[in-house]
Amino acid sequence: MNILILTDNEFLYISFKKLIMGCDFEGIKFDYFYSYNNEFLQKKCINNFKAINLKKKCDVIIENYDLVFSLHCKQLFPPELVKSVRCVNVHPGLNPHNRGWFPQVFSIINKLPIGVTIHEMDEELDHGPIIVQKELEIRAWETSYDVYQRIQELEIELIRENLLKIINNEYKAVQPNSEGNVNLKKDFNELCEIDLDKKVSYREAIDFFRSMSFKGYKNAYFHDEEGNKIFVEIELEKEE
Ligand code: 0FX
Repeated sequence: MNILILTDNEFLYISFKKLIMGCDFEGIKFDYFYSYNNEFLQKKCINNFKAINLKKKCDVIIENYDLVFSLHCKQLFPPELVKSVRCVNVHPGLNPHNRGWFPQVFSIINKLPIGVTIHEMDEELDHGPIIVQKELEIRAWETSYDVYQRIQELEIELIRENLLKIINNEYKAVQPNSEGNVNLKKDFNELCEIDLDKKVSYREAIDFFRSMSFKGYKNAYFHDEEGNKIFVEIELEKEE
């Protein structure tokens, strides 16, 4: 059996490989690829972890693999691929709520549930039948970064618990009970521009700023009178 792992996320790549090492997967070959336009992973030059363009290599994948895993693969899966091979997506959100881009950012703001979903892929974004999912509570002192760290841990936990069942096709996937809602990258980008004249409560303001606070990224901003772009983030601390 040949399994293709597609990931643009270094933490998930390393954690998945560690998890595989501790288990007996006799007769199963895992191949690892990242997206052709992922410059960060390209620069890392990791052995046996190569770039792939899904559109261009779709036929090769269909011919050579029995199962495809997306662990945050940033490319859209071509319809022929999801129709021909079982493709399973590990998604950092609780489908069907806030499908698409950066689910925890939107959940902090719109209060829709957040968690992790492992599901079979169809032609729509984060949409197919759900194999397993688990909800996470967002705590009042957490930023987007904090919630995301716990999401990633939960992703690995759910993969560990369900990988064999998924490989052996020994599960019953269930269609989500509604279409839910979808957020795109452009929705996130629009959110980043602060409307300085908008009237909101402190609760809404704190939620907005914590949804925009993620170590290593500059998200929310406004322009001052001289046209300078000013970035804003928030720090929260729970009293011990
Ligand atoms: O890999 P990923 O965590 O997930 C994204 C989508 O959210 C997900 O729905 C899709 N299945 C997957 C393929 O791609 O994205 P990331 O590593 O680019 O970002 C991780 C977190 O970092 C994100 O949840 C919020 C934060 N972030 C990221 C960027 C690029 C920011 O706060 N600002 C940013 O500009």
